[in-house]
Amino acid sequence: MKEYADMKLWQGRIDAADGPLGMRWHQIVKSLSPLTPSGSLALLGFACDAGVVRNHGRPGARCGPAALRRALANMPVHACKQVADAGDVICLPERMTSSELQNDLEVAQELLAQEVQALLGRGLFPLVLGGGHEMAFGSFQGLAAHLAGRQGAAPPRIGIINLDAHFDLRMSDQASSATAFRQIAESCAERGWPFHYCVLGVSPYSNTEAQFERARQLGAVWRLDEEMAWVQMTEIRAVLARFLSAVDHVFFSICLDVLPAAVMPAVSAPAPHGVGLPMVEVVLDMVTDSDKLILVEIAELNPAYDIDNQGANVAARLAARVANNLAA
Ligand SMILES: [Mn+2]
Repeated sequence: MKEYADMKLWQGRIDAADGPLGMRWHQIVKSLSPLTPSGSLALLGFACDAGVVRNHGRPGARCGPAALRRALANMPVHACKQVADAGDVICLPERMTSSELQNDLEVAQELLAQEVQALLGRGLFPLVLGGGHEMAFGSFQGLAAHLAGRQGAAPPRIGIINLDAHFDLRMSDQASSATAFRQIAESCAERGWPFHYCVLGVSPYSNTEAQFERARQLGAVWRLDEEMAWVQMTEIRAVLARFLSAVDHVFFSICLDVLPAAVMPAVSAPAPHGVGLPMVEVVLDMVTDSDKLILVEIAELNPAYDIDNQGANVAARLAARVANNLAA
């Protein structure tokens, strides 16, 4: 199901004495409406962790979008001034019978795809807040529907950049948070579109050889978590620049479990090594600086395992950075 924005989440400090320069996000975020100007950032929640549950992970990410908004509410306003909250796509597996649960995830993904397509069609910039990483398939399908609707002969060259400890290319009879990018690859193959996939931060200790083999077969580009250190900065920039140059539209997926567990405890699968927040921000800056970026998602925030809102604050910092970079 789809719910309108819950504006009660947007509360925080008001520094009235500082005037307009003292504004925080809760003072500028508006509920999405027909009056929302094109070019605005549109926040869309994916309140679902059914894919994480199917993947035998730790549930809780369905509460991620609300926790992320609460943390974002108090962020100071810098470059980004126009933000609309488009509400949440909701999947509530605990209310379903076991047989209905099988389909509910797919329904939520389809709904997410429709919402993303609608936002893109209005000239808005969707920033999708998750939610289990099964959201990636819904986000991509929305983007694909948007691009497929355009006139033009050549298949779109979509580059998917995934900051993630996991390839999420698993084979399985049922979809989960670990199968999203394999489903995207299959969707591209069905459409006759190329599949350009770049994963940064892959943990060799969290992905089987089967995952590496599938990544190889699909022509994916990746760097391991241990290959994302400052000393490798030149190579990291070169890999990203090469990848970006070969595509026309970029879908940027940030799986929060790419960060070290000490920085990001609020995920189903915290990373022992991970990619540090400063490096994640460098990658984020490079990707958001590209004028090819069309869609961003932040996945896997699980408030049930957060410590003192630290994970939510890190996720909000990344969301605000995306917003500021896009507006700058
Ligand atoms: Mn992951």
